[in-house]
Amino acid sequence: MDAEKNKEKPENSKIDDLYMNTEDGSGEVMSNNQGVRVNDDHNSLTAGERGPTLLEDFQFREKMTHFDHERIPERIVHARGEGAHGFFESYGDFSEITRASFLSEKGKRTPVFTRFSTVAGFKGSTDLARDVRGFAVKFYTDEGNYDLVGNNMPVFFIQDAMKFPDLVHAVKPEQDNEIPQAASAHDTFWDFISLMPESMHMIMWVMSDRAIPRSLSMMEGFGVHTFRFVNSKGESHFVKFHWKPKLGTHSVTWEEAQKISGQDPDFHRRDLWEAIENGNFPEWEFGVQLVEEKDEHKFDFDLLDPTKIIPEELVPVKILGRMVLNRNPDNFFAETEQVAFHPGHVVPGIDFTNDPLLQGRLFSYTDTQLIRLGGPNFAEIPINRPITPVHNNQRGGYMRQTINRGKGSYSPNQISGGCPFQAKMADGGFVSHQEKVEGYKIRNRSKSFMDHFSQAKLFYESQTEVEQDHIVKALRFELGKVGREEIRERMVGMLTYVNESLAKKVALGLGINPIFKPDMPLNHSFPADANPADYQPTEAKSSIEKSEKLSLMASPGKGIQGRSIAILANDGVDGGQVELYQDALKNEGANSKIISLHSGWITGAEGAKIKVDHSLATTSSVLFDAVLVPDGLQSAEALKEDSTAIRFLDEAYRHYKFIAVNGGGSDLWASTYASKNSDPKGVFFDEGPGTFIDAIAKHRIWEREDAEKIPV
Ligand code: HDD
Repeated sequence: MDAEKNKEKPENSKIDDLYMNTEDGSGEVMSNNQGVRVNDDHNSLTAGERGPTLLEDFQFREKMTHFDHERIPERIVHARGEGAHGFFESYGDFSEITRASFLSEKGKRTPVFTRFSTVAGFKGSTDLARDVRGFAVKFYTDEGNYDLVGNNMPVFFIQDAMKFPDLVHAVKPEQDNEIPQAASAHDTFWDFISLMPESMHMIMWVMSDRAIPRSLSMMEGFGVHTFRFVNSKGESHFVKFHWKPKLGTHSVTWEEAQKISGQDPDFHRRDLWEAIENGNFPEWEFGVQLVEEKDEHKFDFDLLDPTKIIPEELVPVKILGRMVLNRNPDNFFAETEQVAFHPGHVVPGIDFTNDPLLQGRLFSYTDTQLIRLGGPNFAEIPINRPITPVHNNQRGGYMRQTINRGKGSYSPNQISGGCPFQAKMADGGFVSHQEKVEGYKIRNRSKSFMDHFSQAKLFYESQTEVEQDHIVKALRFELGKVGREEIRERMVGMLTYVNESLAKKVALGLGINPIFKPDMPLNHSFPADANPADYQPTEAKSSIEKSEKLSLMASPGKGIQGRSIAILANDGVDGGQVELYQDALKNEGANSKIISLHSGWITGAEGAKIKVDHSLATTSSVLFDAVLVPDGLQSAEALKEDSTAIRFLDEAYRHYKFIAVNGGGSDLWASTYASKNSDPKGVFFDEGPGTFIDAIAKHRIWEREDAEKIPV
């Protein structure tokens, strides 16, 4: 029902466009690909009842051949992903800074398709891997497609695209045995990183809780590079792109992440899908940091260096619009798998800078689509085609769909009346921003790219104590998996340049001499003829000591939309109370699920039947944000006989989740290990839904000192 409701969303010209290619077999007769009706789709044509299949059986051959060819190569990176349709809405007319038409008018809506992804894992891997998340948005604007192909972290591992294949080879499962899956590789990844100091800022982000988001709708997005906005007068601003989630930024703990990977590898995908089906549409605000051309060199870092952020304290984010995702795809392969993003798909008003990582990306994305989607006509695939008309002289190629009429396929021509015409700038023609470029043809890196530690330090030192502790634990975990001692030592050495206390804590966990601090060189990435000393990092200091916005906790968002609450119940539970909580939670956009000893139905104290969503055997506390044990002594007594119910509560407590216990439900609570604490923080007894809801909005109760003492 809800799914149907979603399809009635306000006009979306891209969805109308997709409907031209949509097929629905319900109520229809089966036919083969030639349109011939199929009489028997089950039995092949054989010579005699027990004889061999005949080559003549075109029904069998067609069915089998199509099946044999139904896979395409998965993306070399970002293979695992999920997408959704929606719209972008401009908050105003921003033509002063950009001539991009999707930002030209208050309330103007532009259809979008957004795909989120993990980077390292294969297509069938788990959502909760510690990893960067891709955040790619295709805007189907009225001036053609614009792709903002970003990540949920604002910096990158390397400064130059030339090293991307090395980075990816190092991070993907190791060459000989393809271990490990859905994680960054152990020895190879850290071997590479420990020789690559420019990655240290990104490493801080990846080792932070940003790499294990609670939900895709609770993470920020970033364009990473500095781009340009250009207005109709040809004036340019440097710009950094941001997506700010309405639900705030929240993560799970690493222990939960590992357990979720087993319990529900589709955790994020399911969460996104269900939020949209339930009408709780994920939403982000879109903002930019703008820097005037004249200020290009006023920072203590290079704006072209993709391992640097512009701290929001230096340049605040100006909010320009919002994106709402309100419709799930009809077909995963046709839409989410075949969608082809490219940072080079820009519209008038948006342009590039000379960031060497961006420049390399501008080559790589078309190249990869050619192998992945099988040829140069991938832009004709419905999910990729623009909603604006396409007229040019490109012809042929595998799977060409367009039937171009007329004799001419060249320009200039007279035979076709000179058509198709070029567009003047005033008529929407794309004109590249004019930038003066001068210099020798060299392979070198600017000295302004040599500060590798100041922002890594800024990031670490801007985190709350809890977040710093998580970074330490993440590094201990990841480096603890590295077999070669010299790599671990090199990494600890590198960390000493970020923050000595961090390095010491990690060293302690790894059993390494904590005062180990290497002398230069740290950097091993320079030309064969160069003097290594010329390529070593400078020990620069950031102009600010802390940037509050770098902590996840600085953006809690409002309310509890999208949260999942477990209600532990069995026969004899107070049905009225369950309903009261369920209604209150639903009103706030949260989901609640009844979890019981068995599937099916339970009977409340008043005799009413209550539908069970999950039996304890099929779910786990790690899949929920908070737990309610409603009133009902009989229910609690039955539940406490099952150790999984007790563990459910203890584990939720260990993971800093809020718990509400009412009336007779305290009998179950009393059986937990956590109840040994007579004043447990974040556990509410008989306080009603209001307090519980306000607490869940805080996400976790990090002040609970004894949480990790719970032995589950
Ligand atoms: Fe990339 C996919 C984001 C650097 C080459 N990239 C890909 C996707 C995202 C990003 C979100 C998945 C798009 C989708 O959902 O289909 N990539 C980034 C960001 C980067 C970055 C934010 C740094 C700022 N990427 C980067 C470099 C190169 C590539 C330096 C190569 C020079 N990326 C690719 C690719 C992929 C890709 C190999 C794989 C599948 C695809 O393009 O369509 O071409």
